[in-house]
Parts: sequence; C-alpha cells; structure tokens
Amino acid sequence: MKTFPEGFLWGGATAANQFEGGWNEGGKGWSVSDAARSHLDIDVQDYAKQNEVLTKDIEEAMAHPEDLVHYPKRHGSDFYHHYKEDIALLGEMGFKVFRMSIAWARIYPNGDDAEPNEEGLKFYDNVFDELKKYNIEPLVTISHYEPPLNLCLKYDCWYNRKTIDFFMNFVNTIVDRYKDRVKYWLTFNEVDSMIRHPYTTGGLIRDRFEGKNWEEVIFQSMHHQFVASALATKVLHEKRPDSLVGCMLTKLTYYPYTCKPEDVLEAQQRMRSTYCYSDTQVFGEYPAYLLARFKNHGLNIVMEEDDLKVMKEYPVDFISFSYYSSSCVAKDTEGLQTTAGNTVTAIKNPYLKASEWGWQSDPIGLRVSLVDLYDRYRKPLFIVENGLGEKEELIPDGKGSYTVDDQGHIDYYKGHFQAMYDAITEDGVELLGYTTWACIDLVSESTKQMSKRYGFIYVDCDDYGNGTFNRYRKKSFYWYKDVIASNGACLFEEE
Ligand code: BGP
Repeated sequence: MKTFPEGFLWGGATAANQFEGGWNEGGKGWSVSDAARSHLDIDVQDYAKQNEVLTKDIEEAMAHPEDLVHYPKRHGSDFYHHYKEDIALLGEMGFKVFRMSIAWARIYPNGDDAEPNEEGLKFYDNVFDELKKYNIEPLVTISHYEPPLNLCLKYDCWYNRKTIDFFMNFVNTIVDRYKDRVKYWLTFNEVDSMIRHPYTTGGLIRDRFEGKNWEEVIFQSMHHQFVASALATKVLHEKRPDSLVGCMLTKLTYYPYTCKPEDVLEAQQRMRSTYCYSDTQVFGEYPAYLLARFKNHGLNIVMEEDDLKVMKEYPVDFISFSYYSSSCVAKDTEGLQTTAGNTVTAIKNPYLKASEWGWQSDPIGLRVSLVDLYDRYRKPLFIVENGLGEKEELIPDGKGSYTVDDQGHIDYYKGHFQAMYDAITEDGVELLGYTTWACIDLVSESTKQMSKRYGFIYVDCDDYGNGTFNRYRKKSFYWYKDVIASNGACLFEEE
C-alpha cells in the first residue's frame, strides 16, 4: 500500500496578522498589518499598488482605529475569540501540526517596552494548551508580517540595528515561556519578501528614506534579519536543544519560456535570485552572487564584526517554503502575455491554468522545487504553505447547516500530494511535513480580501467585515481528514 512516511506531519497554516483579529484587545499594540488598508477598487493582480504604504497612509489608518471595513487584518478570522472552536475542528480533521505565528505586538505592544504583556503571553498559553488536547504539534513562525508599528515610526524598524535587540527580547520571552511546548520554529516568514513588500516584512516606510538608496535600505534591513535569525536559532538551540529551526523562503519557480539559451540563462538567474536568501541562512554565509550584487550596485551594507561569524555558526536546521505556482521568464518579453503569481508578475505558461488572481497551478513544479531544494541543501524540507485561493458560496448541507462544494481545492491538493509522494519515493527527498495555506479562511495578504478563500473551513465574513464569523466545514474538510487518517493511502485507492 502506498503511504507517506511514518510520522509525516500533515496540517495547515495561518498567520496572526491575517487570522487572529482581536487587534486592539488584551493589551495588544499596533502592528504594521493593522495599518494596511484594503484597496478593493484596484485590480487584484496589481500587487505593487495594493501594497504601497506611505507615512500619510499610516496617519490615516491611525486616525481611524474603529475602521474594520478598510483594515480587514484588524479582524482577520477572529481566531482570538474562536481559537477553541477552531482547534477542535482541526483536531476533528486529525491534524498533526498547526502552523501559526505569534503577534509580536501582542507580547511587546510597542516593540521597545521594558516588560512583556502578560495578557498576550497568556493567550498563546491557552492556544498551546488547546493544541495539546488534540495532540497537534505547533509550528511557530516568530515573525510573519507583524513588526510593531511603533518600531517603524520611532526607529525605521529593521533598517535600524537596534531592532535586532528588540526582536531578541521578544524571542527570549517567547522561547522561555513556550519552549517546552513548541519544538518546530521558523524565524522570518519569507525572508526574501523584504524586496517585494518592504513595509509588511521590514517595517520600512518608503518616504522616510528619501535621498537614500532604496535597494541599500532593503538589503541593510535584510542583513539585520539574517543576523537576528541566526541569534534566534542560537537561543532556541541553547534553551531547547532538540528544537528544530527553519528558514522560510518564497519558492518562486521559474521556467525558461523557450529553449533559447538566453531564456534558459534568464531563468537560472531568476532562480538564483530566489535561492540566494536560503543559501545565506542554510550555508551561513552570503553567496558570491549576492555579494556581487552588492558590489555591482554600489550597495554599502554595514556589518558588525561578529555578524558573519554568528551567521556561520548558527545556520538553520531545515528549509521551509511556500509554493503556490510557477511561471515563465524570457530575455525578450515583448508581446508575451503576463500573469500574476505570489507577489510577482511573470510570463504566462500556455500549458497551465490560472486562478482568478492569475496564479498558475502547477503540481509538477512542486516536485521540481522539492528536488532542487533538496539537491542544493541536503537538509530536511517542510512545505509550510501551498494552496489555492477561490471565490466560494455557502450552500445548505441538508443537515440543517451549511457547507461549500470546493472541489477545486481537492483537485489542486490531489495533484500536489502526488507530486510530493513522487519526490519522496522516487527522488529521495526528505520531507518532514506539509501545511496547507490556509486551513481556515483568512484575510489575503496581498489583496486583503476575505473572498480569496483557501480553507477547509469557511468563515462567514465578507470583504467588508460583514458576517457572523461562524465556521462551516467544506467538502475538502472531509476529504483532507481521510488523507490524514490514511497517511495519504486514500489518494491512491482508485489506481
Ligand atoms: C504568502 C504569505 C502568506 C499568505 C500567502 C497567500 O506569501 O506568507 O501570508 O498570505 O502568501 O497569499 P495571498 O494571501 O496574497 O493570497
């Protein structure tokens, strides 16, 4: 019988900034995401416009703390008040692992506070207690698009070296408190995303850097995150020796549009410009390619004496990544049709189908990605995001409640699970586990829509925050439950 390896960690993922809500409750401070406005009038594929946040936007956001309509991340899916029910549903599905993040501003409301917020710490105690009830292993992202807003306004956040110290206070506090309950940790979600959305990832507000080289600002901030990530790994290994710490990479997979050598080279360059960040965290040193970029672009990245030593000494234990789709690149793009992907726009692949948001589903691309990453690093991999955003409708389930016929999700997952199975059994890839994005509907990071639904569980809330926030099991809920219960065997039953 075909199954996944014993102990394979099946589960689902979320992030506090899009899921937790309770944004101003329990002593929580403002995070960057609480000030990120939705722009439902802009083309959903226009990522850059959706995510431009300037000082005036933040002032506007702060002037309207009551506004949950234009700032949907403030309510998210209201996990803050629904965590017991949500975790019970995940338990019902048989989850082995649940990926979540800890909202930094819930623990240190201003980022630079002398003492942590006990009420915030207690909230996560309760969450971990619930997970334990159902034998669900937490996988915690320390930072997932939620630097405290105060750090941006007072210190320019990750551009300022001081933020490493503020972050390490946060890390020490949560590791001391939760180390016995959390074994799997990720330091920064999609560390490479600093380039594509510097505000949510790095707390960088562009107009505060006028006259400075913006690329240098971004890489300086990323350098600080690399050092902080290594220091967090050190702390975790010291305080919980069997803990496993991963980096988290946006796995953007590019194919050459044609077999023209120029296109092949273009694809290779693009791939390296993604890998250079995981290279840094896995090998513990900047790859030549990235150093060449610093030099060729005249970027002066200030590094303190011990930085490179710390990075070298504390590399990550495993590589986690998000994978949604693939796309093509060409040297000469004139006349070629483009489409959106996760925070990028690239050339459309005529062999793949795209979602309403332009993301092209490509299960084989997941196998290609797994093989590439494993061959490159020879360390265990963990897929921590993979899924399909779709518009959905609640329908009566015939038993007095509601459901959703989300066959699209099931078909998407089926293909990707097959690809994972092949990568494990035929390519020898070591895969620790898999968490779908997202297990419960939540607010989209890029478009801030609730209607871009990924979950096995429907959350009754629309793009304007209207709804009961009641939860409903979708068709995929039952399907994924069978996948987990049979450790993947049911996927191959019809063969
Ligand atoms: C990843 C982010 C997530 C999540 C996901 C889906 O890049 O880590 O936070 O949001 O993409 O993207 P979106 O929400 O834009 O559909």
